Amino acid sequence: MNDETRDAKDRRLDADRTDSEGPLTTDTGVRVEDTDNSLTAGARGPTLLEDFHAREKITHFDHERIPERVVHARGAGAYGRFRPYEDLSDLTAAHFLSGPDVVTPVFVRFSTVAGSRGSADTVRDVRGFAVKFYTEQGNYDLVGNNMPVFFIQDGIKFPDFVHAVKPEPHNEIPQAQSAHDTLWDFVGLQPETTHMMMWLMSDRAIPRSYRTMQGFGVHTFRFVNARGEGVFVKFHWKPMLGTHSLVWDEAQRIQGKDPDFNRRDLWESIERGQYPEWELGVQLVPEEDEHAFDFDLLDATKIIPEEEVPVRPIGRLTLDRNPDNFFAETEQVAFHTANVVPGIDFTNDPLLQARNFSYLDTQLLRLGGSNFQQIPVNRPVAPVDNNQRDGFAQHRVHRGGTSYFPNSLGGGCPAMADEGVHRHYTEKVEGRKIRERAESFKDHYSQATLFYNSLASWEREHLVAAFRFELGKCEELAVRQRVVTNLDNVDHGLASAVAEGVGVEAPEEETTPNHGRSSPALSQAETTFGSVVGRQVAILVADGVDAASVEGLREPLIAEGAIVELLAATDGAVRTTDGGALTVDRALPTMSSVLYDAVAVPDGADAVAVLSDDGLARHFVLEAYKHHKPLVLVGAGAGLAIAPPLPERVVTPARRTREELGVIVAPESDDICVAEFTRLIGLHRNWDRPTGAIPA
Ligand code: HDE
Repeated sequence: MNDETRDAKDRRLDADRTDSEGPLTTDTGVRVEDTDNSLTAGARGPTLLEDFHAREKITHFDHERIPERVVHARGAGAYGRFRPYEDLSDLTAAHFLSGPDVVTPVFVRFSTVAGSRGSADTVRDVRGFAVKFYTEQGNYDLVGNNMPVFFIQDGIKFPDFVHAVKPEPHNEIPQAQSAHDTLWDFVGLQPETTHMMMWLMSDRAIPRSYRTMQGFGVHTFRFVNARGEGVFVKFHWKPMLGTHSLVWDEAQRIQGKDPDFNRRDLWESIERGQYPEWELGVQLVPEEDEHAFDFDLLDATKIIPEEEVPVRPIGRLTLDRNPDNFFAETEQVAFHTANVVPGIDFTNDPLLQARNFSYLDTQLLRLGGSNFQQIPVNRPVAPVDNNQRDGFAQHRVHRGGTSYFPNSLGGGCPAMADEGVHRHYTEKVEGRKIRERAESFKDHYSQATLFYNSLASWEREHLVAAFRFELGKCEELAVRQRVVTNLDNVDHGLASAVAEGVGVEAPEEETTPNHGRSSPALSQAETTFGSVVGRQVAILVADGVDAASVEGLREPLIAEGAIVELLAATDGAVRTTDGGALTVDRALPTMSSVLYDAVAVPDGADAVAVLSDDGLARHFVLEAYKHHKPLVLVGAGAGLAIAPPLPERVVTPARRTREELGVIVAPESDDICVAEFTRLIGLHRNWDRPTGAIPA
């Protein structure tokens, strides 16, 4: 990549990039001849205090850790760029939205919320989706989540909520899990959590990858144009690959098999050049329509249904560069909701108002003082000039004798600008000082019901199972009961189904009748399907495999962008029926079906006999079947001994596609077989497949 094609942020990072190439030195640049032996009085004697190299080395090591984020500690980040589709200057003065010629560098950090920095990726949790735009007018941070609503309405409840969901304070159990008493105790007593809890119990909480995850700004913000006119705006990120999730049983297993599952997927897809992409969309509401809805736009527990206000696509985000150093960049990046640029402003959403305080406050502790904006990943590409001075780790060497405004001795600099400045929307505000929740914030159930009604039947099944799992982990029956009683306000059938699963009383009569409305856009059944880009496909092989049947699958799938790996009992190579050999990509004992999206068993009677004797291989196929993944059994592959066998109607040794079950049985891996397999992978999972009897 030449310098011209690199973006402004990338070029500016050059000054801070450090490669190790010279002799080892101390931090003061003194060359060192021995870093293995301390300076001692005699070879077996005590270590001397004057060993400045040993002391510096150990002291620096002792200070390597900084506090992890109090929430969203576990994350992964990447650089990229954002390009608007059109000029939006009639809506906003934001230069980065002024037309397709303006390409803005970005840094994005995805995260889970509850777990520690070393926790597993695939826990049931909300995912953070934080975007830092390095615009020419300064940094703009859109610090969102993968769910469009939040647990609470007022930021003053945030410490309570977070204390409830985090590991319990006496024994620090459980790590990164919402399935425990304190969370559900809080939830049952705080009905404003109901809508968000529906999202958290849905498949949204276990995304297949960051690449297949939606993002939302959550709050209502404001665009303000150069004339000072405002319009309410909600932000949406839609993944180009569609929104897809894992199966809960699979997600739990991945936590052990590959705790870095989502992080690795993001890193590897960028390394492969399969750049993750999202479309940014906005829902716009004119100021005069502020009160036109049956909910309050300032209430972050509510969405604006897309059917009422459509999402207008305004640009595209592409992540195309991995960081050089996790700590320097992903750990030290500091997002802040109050980092806005001209043309973007806040509303009086009480959750957003609290965030505007919290994010700066937290960075001061986490990054050790007020100069954290000078850390390379945080530094804007826009020029910085002000009278802020000194502080811990001040890196700028400010010259000149003045650091106040106004001044004449410094030539009046830095001076006030009148162009390209951030101007707050001149909203009229009046009221009495009061601690009170607005009446318009008090409906906690209608949209929870809307969400439930909008789900496909398989999504509802997953949601009920999730409630049963989570409440089933609560020791206190009273906690379970309170939650179930509250759920009756959402849907009587839902409350009854959950009650049955967790052994508490089902509400006898419907508390609130279901209003029957739905918003189809909320269902993942309505998302984009079809792409196999970045999908992981396992082909199980052994000596005696038919090479043509492997290549017949492998080559076309790779051409479509899938990642295809051959797995055998050991690394090395397997012999093929035509006397050749195929290189094995992974040894079966190091992998698991939960790390793949689809599984193929190719032709070759001897190979299938070997696989049939291998418990790992049989388990691999059965488990993939249980997790609703597409399977293809080619030729003799259909005879793979699986105990218990897949339902007989599936394993039919005829050229036939069991479309309804997502299993293909084909005599050879010809064009028809591959086309069908590709189509099924593009559909993500076969949710109609009954898997309850499969023990894997
Ligand atoms: Fe955050 N949140 N939050 N949050 N949040 C933090 O800031 C906070 C909320 C979100 O990748 C912290 O730098 C309060 C909503 C993301 O670095 C902290 C409230 C949404 C990230 C904080 C909220 C978010 C954070 C911890 C209620 C979605 C990770 C470390 C008023 C719209 C950013 C840090 C990253 C991080 C406070 C609610 C998203 C403590 C007080 C709503 C994606 O400042």
